[in-house]
Amino acid sequence: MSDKAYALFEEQQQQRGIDLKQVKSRLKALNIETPSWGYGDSGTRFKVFQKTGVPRDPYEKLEDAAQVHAVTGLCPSVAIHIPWDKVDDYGKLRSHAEILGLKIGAINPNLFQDEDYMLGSVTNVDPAIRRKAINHLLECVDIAKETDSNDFSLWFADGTNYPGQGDIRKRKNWMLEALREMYKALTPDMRMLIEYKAFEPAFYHTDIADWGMAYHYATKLGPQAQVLVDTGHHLPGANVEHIVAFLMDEQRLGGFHFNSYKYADDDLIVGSANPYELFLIFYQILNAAQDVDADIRHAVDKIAYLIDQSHNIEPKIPAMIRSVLNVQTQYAKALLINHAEVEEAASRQDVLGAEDAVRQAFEFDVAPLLKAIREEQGLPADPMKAYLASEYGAQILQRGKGGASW
Ligand code: AOS
Ligand code: ZN
Ligand code: ZN
Ligand code: ZN
Repeated sequence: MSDKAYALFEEQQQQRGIDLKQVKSRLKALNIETPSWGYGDSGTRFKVFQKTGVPRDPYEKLEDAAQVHAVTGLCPSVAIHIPWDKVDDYGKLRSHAEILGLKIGAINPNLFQDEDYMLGSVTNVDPAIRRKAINHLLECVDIAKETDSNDFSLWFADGTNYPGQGDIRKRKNWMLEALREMYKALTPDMRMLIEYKAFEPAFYHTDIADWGMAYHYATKLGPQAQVLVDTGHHLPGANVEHIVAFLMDEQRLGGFHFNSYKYADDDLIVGSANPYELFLIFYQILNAAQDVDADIRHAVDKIAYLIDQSHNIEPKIPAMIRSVLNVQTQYAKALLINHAEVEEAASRQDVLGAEDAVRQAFEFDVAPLLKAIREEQGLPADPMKAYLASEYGAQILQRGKGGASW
């Protein structure tokens, strides 16, 4: 890419009234957390494929994550899953991260893999199992103190497969009880990000099935509880950007689990199937970032962007690099929306004009812009190429097969 391409881009955007200085500073501030489980072996309900070279323990997962950050400059933190990333000494895991230039990010409790949880964890009819599940949540709060993490991504597999299998109202209240006990254990900087999911693994009812239920629990709990939007957790046709706008206006949008969605919780590379949806999500976020209400603007800065993907057939580190670059690209495009122009057309009730003002931004090629900021940050102009040219991919093959999986 020549400087000529950037000069042309700059001229074009300046003519549209876009403040490129602000665009660049926002782009440089973008952080996307990657998940430890995205580096390990994973599969579908039919098969877990064992790849050569996957990390054998949580330490090696962090090492792979550091590669993604090194070439993209976008991923300074890594979410961990307990007990998949269980270690004897979390302080040691934290210093390992720090040596690699990383931070441990969100803690994900696991309340779905224990035999005891077959019929539910925090909403199980058996009080002993509910107790065990709550204790795990509290254990995760302790782990967060050791890893210096502030966020918890809370996803519950709890639900039923058949009418009558569980008392839906009782389960609703057990859920609240569990969340309340965890909430009380939080330190003031901690946040509970409550995830919802329409279905799977339960297929008749899921205890937290949609954003309204997650929002309900968040408001019952208090300001340190917010909603986490996993882009793959909706029923077909859901308008995810509407949910995002609504939650931001209530200051309850805690964060995202990004992945690509076509049929259900596909957990594939974000932006691969529906980049326009991702762009429109960022449009809503950037719209809120200009709100007259300072609290709403402030809440926008606290949104946690997390990747929640498991790569079954694709090489894991390049797949993660592709994912975060896709997010960066759509964010860059959304930053080119001229909000005044959209608003002006909308106020004239010019439907096509307003739509055009939004879509126009999507149609620009942002490659010159991204190359320019990477250069300014001392990053490789083409992060994927830089990773593939490095020795790392070949080096990790020495780990052999049979690495950590979920
Ligand atoms: C499950 O469908 C959810 O997306 C969770 O966030 C889950 O913890 C994550 O996918 C890791 O399994
Ligand atoms: Zn998720
Ligand atoms: Zn998902
Ligand atoms: Zn999911």
